[in-house]
Amino acid sequence: MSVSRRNFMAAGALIGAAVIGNRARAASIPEAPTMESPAMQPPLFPKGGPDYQPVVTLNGWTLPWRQNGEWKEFHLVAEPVVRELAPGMKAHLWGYNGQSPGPTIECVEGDKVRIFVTNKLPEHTTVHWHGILLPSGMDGVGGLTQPHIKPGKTFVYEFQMKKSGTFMYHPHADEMVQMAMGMMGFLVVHPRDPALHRVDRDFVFLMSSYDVDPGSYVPKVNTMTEFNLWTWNTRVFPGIDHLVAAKGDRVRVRIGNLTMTNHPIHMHGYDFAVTCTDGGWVPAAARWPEVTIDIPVGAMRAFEFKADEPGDWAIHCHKSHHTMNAMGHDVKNFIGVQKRDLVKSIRRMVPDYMAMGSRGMAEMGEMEMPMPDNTLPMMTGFGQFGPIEMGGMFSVVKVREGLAAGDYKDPGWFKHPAGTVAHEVATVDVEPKRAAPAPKSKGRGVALKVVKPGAKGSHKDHH
Ligand SMILES: [Cu+2]
Repeated sequence: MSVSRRNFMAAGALIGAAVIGNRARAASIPEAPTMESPAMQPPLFPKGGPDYQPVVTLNGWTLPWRQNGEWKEFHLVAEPVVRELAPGMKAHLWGYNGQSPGPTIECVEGDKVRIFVTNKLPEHTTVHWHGILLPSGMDGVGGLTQPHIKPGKTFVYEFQMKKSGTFMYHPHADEMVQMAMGMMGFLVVHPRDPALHRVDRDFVFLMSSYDVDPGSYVPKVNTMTEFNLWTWNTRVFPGIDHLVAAKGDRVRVRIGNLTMTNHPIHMHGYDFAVTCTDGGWVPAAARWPEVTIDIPVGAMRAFEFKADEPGDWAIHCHKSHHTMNAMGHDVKNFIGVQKRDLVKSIRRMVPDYMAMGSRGMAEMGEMEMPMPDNTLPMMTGFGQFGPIEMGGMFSVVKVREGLAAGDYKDPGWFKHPAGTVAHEVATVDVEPKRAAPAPKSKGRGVALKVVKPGAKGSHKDHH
């Protein structure tokens, strides 16, 4: 793991409800590792303690910790970061330890955790541990349960993980701005019994949205609903890691939603069971099958399936404007409109003018359009059969035979067995054969007869 180390200098007295208790402890704050690469980092296996299958964070990493007596110690640094959303576009965001989202925190049910939070932002912040059962004063709500963490200060949170499950962390201070800037991270608590809820691959990502004008770098922070970039772990298709699994694996996907709208996440090729929410594990008898799971704002869902069908299976948000990147939202629907005459007259003034969309917008998937710097195409990405015409919240579950455990490398496109791909057939007739139209009614059956009001016989039943 290419983690660079940064020495943290603890300085000055620290105050507040959840602050470091004494100077001796302040002097021994653990290092805060930092990560700048958006590449998926290998899972972090436990060193000692109960065994567990660590999660894999799409385009992310797990925060290393140190054991200090009976405490597991972590160090988060809230700070400005630069995040590549996909090759060709970077955003200037706020995050933790070099990235947005911040690193995934993993621990075990029953663990005592001590999480240091250093604020390197230009304004105050806090960290709320979403879904964790803890003392009220550790809940991270600025003003309500603790004083805010001022710029340059470090606070410490201490609590015991009462239960395993799927959780997240995010600020509870100037929330609209700080979440619109990308501040959030995943938090996974593994069961103390290694056999419980065991899977072979466990993927995690958080959904976040941004409003970045084409050609600019900083999100607009006062946007309430009209976001134009829909991300998984602050990445958009085609920049989102694939979810790679070996045939026969039991696979879990954990998703949290910190955007301002719900996302119906749809996975092709399988049905799956919802096994965990941020409230806890769903008892086996209460699980129900799905192929789309709607994830409300501020909620988390985990689903599981047995990867027994090899292939390249799309996984995406089913709101179609969430599988597009910026620029698309003001485009009018021109399907069926003949613009040839219009184009002729516009070209007298604007020689390069291109009319688009008369036959749908698929042409945008393969077209190289002039765009401002630092802007992604609205629909993009190529598969083995052509343009995929997606953006935003879209990735591929790649199930392959014979992958080694822990091999998350992209295996390339699926080699379909002969005769299993939809294909063109030779035809003689250009017009598809259609069913013959129904014979005209002779006033029987369900046919309707229009009778003028007041006309003779209008009150009689029609036989
Ligand atoms: Cu969506």
